[in-house]
Amino acid sequence: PGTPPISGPSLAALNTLSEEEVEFILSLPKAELHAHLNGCVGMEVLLELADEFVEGIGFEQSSLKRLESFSIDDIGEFFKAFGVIYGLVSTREALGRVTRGVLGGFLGEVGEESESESECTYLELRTTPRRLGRSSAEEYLETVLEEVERYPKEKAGLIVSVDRRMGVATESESESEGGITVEEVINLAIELKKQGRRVVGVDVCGDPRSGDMQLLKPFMGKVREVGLGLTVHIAEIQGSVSGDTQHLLSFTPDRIGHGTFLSEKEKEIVLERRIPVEVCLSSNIICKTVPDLASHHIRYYLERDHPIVLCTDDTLPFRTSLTAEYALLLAKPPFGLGLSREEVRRVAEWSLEVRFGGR
Ligand code: 6MZ
Repeated sequence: PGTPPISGPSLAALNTLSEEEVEFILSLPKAELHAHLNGCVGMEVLLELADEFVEGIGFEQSSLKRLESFSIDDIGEFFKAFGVIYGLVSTREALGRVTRGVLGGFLGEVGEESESESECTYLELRTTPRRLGRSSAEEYLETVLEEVERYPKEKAGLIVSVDRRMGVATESESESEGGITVEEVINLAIELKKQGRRVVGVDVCGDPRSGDMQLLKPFMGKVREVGLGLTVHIAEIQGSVSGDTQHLLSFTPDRIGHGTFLSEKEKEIVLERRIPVEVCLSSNIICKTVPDLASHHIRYYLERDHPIVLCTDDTLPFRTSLTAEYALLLAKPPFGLGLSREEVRRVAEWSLEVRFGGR
């Protein structure tokens, strides 16, 4: 957000719209509910951070620049790409700075947010706590929350992400991602919520080829008890780990992310329970989990008047913005889906209806 996307399907769609149509998109009250903090960092901030590194451990700009133009043939490459960002966002100061930039990009600067110019009227930003040097996972979340809470609660909330690669028990520290366990992350989210901090939900994300979701089940009840929303990345790739989708659905999530490869039976459950689907069009097209816009599963849900939320996922690698994602709805085929203004307005309304916080 904030900077124009370099290239990609959504920019192509945006370029076909008249100024008046772009104004229409900007004027719609809407929420961004599926945006990963470290995937939405602006390139300028990353270049600044790279410049600040002491010589010798400096980053090659080329490895950074690749983030904006890479094409993904294997979804694993996508997750590896975050290593460059994590290498740069490696202090609390840097984390605070990038969080401020991402919030500002979506919402406008604190106190200067203009409804008609900002990307969205409400943002649920998500992030996975990491240890930064000697800082703990708790300090990570504190740093992000300090920035989120500079905005009123009607504008911004935080979803705490659990990475599928994390271990589940404290004893398995060595096996877990960065030594942080699922239990630790969920307990932190709950504790912060109880303290009245701006945590609105929990997410399960990360490389869909890893982890055993069955092991997460015992932790999910606690999430609901304290009134946190639950969203899960689900069926993001074909042939997910056996039983994965059923396990995730058994958590009775309040929203689901992607849902690209749900079976007919699983889709029926989603429809029956009216579980809102977070749809990330550019992300799916660039990750090649969906061949093109015309065959995207968004159509299935739109035809059934089932709530979907249009989201960016990761603005940096997917070269997009929320406005550009909405352009994919409004633009005429083949650039977009050619929805009517009323249909686009309905999608924007859903996004506000299904938010976890903000009220
Ligand atoms: C699954 C994704 C994702 O948490 O460090 N992430 N997980 N599917 C996706 N769509 C293709 N996009 C991003 O933000 C970056 C992290 O979010 C998850 C990955 O685990 C990634 O490392 P945070 O702020």
